[in-house]
Amino acid sequence: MFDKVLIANRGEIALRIQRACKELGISTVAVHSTADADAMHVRLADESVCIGPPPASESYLNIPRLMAACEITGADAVHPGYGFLSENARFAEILEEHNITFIGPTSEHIRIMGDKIAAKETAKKLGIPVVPGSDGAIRSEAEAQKVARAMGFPVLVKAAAGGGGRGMKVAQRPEDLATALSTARTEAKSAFGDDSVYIEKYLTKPRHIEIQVFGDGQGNAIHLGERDCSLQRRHQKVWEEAPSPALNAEARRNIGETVANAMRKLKYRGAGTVEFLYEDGEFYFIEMNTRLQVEHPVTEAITGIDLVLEQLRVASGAQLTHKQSDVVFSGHAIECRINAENARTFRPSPGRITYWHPPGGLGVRVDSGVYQGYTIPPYYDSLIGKLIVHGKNRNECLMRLKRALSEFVIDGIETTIPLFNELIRQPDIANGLYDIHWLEKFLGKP
Ligand code: MV4
Repeated sequence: MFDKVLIANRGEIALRIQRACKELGISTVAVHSTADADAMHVRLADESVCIGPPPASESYLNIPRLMAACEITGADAVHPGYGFLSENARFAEILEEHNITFIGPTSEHIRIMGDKIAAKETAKKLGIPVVPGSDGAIRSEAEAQKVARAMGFPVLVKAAAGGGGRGMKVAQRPEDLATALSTARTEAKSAFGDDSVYIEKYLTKPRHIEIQVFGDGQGNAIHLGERDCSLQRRHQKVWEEAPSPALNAEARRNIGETVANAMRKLKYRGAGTVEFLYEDGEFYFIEMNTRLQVEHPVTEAITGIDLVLEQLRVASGAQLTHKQSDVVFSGHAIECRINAENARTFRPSPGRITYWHPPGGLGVRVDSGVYQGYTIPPYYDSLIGKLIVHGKNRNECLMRLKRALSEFVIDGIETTIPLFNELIRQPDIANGLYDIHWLEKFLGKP
């Protein structure tokens, strides 16, 4: 096992990783920008290094400064968390070259999955069902028309370098395709510096269901079930739950086994998430995330498996702790993302937290990176914490969630808590009847 891990992140996820390190007797190094000198992740770490000014490009995203922090502290591994450099293949490669362990998959696997065309091709080869579409990049409008006519409209033009919904354009009819292609290309070029695009059949009312996988890089891999992340706004998830209200045990086992088998063939190492759209009883692969995700605690709640601890074990060369047959799903879990934002407009609300009282009790977990008296800086994303509730079934989980939300008091800033108080009172939410468009439709209503 490692002696010292440098955590190349901030906020709640930096604390989450420190906790797993502490349990394994690993000492922790926090890095921080000047804006984060008072942050909780710095206070709780064994050591800390200031790596630059507030802009992420000069601190949390700055590879030379992170390498210097590794050198100074003698860290033997780096955990990237999520966001920032977590899916940067070059960072993983540089660490590999310096014999510092990147706690995650190989740089090669990160690179493949970062290219959406290559990812889809790889998934298809490994036996994962994919959305019908073009074979790779589109070279001309004529080719696009041919592909689109063959599968039928509407179609979706997507950027190869995209992800997170940027550079996507729907074409409802053949007449829309030329415009969709050129606007998607222009957006892709300016956002990613790569104008490659591909085409898919547009699914009009899917759910977003993702499968958590775990591999040891030695050909062993398991799945830890799914999370339903359909409730999102502008590609930002708001509420995630497991199991999905839309799946039964057989569907879960089928897609889980398919994905776990694919990861065995790939010799995937570490935690990963395979994202699907789910519509009319069918799964369609869209992307793979090669990192730990924000919503990993819902999987931890229903499996009892500490995902970060397993990441550390596998990164240090150990085999998986659990066989697939050891994985038992128990009850239901829901995560609400607590953001420092207005609950209706989602306008960021940085500032001083004058009062902080998190909920507690059976089945309630709060992962946060803040404290009473802390001032949230305006430079980073607005996630300040996550409320994760577990119950023996979805009903009990919803009851506990309602109770936990009523206990949560945060003063001094605006948060998304009022939104969750509204959501749990909606019949569609109570019944689990929502798709990827539900929340934006709900928010659009007066
Ligand atoms: C799609 C789709 C419909 N059909 N692909 C959005 C982000 C990226 N991860 C993939 N996305 C979508 N791909 C096909 N063929 C609809 C979306 C989509 C979406 C997906 C998941 C969660 C929320 C979403 C919101 C709008 C669109």
